[in-house]
Amino acid sequence: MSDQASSKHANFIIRSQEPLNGGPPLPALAATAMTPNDLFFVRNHGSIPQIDPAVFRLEIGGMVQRPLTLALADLRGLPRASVAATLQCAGNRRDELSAVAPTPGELPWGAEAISSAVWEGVPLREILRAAGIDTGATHVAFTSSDDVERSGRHFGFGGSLPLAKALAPEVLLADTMNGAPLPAEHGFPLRVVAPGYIGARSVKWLQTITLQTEPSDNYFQAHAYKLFPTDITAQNVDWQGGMMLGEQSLTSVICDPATGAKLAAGPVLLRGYAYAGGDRSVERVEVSADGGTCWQQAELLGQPERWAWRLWQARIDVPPGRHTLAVRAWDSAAQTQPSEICQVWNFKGYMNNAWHRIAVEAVE
Ligand SMILES: Nc1nc2c(c(=O)[nH]1)N[C@H]1C(S)=C(S)[C@@H](COP(=O)(O)O)O[C@H]1N2
Ligand SMILES: [Mo]
Repeated sequence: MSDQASSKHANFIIRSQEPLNGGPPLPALAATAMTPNDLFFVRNHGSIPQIDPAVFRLEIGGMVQRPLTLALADLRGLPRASVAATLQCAGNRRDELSAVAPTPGELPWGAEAISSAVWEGVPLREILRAAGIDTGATHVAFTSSDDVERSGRHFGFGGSLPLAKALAPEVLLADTMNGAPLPAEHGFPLRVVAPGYIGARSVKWLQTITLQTEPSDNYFQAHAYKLFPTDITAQNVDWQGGMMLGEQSLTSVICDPATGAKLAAGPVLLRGYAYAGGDRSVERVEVSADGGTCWQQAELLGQPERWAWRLWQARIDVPPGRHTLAVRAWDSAAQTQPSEICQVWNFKGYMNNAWHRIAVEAVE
């Protein structure tokens, strides 16, 4: 294991070393409502910058009345807030999409590119208010100090939020994660946490904030993290098209047992997560022992947290033989998930929220 991953748990599954990408085993994800920092998934497109907190400066500019340069000490003078929030990569569960048709050059995430933490820091809107927002500004763009390489070009990761979201109280510039200083691989000393949005908008190693009239033109907003229709492929894509991703969509996953498990026939305990995205909440989770013909309700665990997933469990009767177990959730907009992978397939492999299915064999 490299130094980069040394703060991670021995059970952390590394999907790529450089850049560092990985996540926890699924049963560990479903074990605690808030994911311990050493198990929290990591999604990096480039380097992990080593930033000296003493020389760190955050720049706020663009369409503002007073451009600001803030040291960490300046941020400590501002009001603070905390939020229990789930982050999920738009590429979570890509492996199921890649099994249908290739998603060229993309990481084959299982269902572990999601985790939850209590984040604390300064609400972004405090800083926007301090700078004074010019009329006409509609987007808040972020850049970071990491080093990403694409086709020989080097640049930092970036992205933006619509101004209305950036002004919402749940959007933080976080400097702590589950009560500890932000770990290096999660954005030390300062990151955006944009609950309800795809993980890519929660920019780590934050360097600049710019108010502007358009979304960020950074590669990871204008090119990657766009959702294309199922008939578009790497061969026929027009990158001007596609939908810029924003809010997360409703999803749910069986974390335990694992697909391929051999079980004793009879009652089986299923455990997993469900996440509604946006500002919606998970209202119901259902499981099926017959691939999705008949459903029964799962038990929602713990208390709902407005910006976090909901863990669930269900006891389901599994007779001897081979079965497909499935899960689906319902949210507060009375929506449920698409049933088939082919309905959501896209060549970049984003936003797979089809029913999660696992194959099990039960023996007497
Ligand atoms: N600077 C920077 N910020 C970033 C990224 C990155 O590569 N560089 N990855 C983004 C993506 S795609 C995701 S899903 C989340 C993951 O956050 P985590 O690594 O803390 O889990 O960080 C986002 N912020
Ligand atoms: Mo992501």
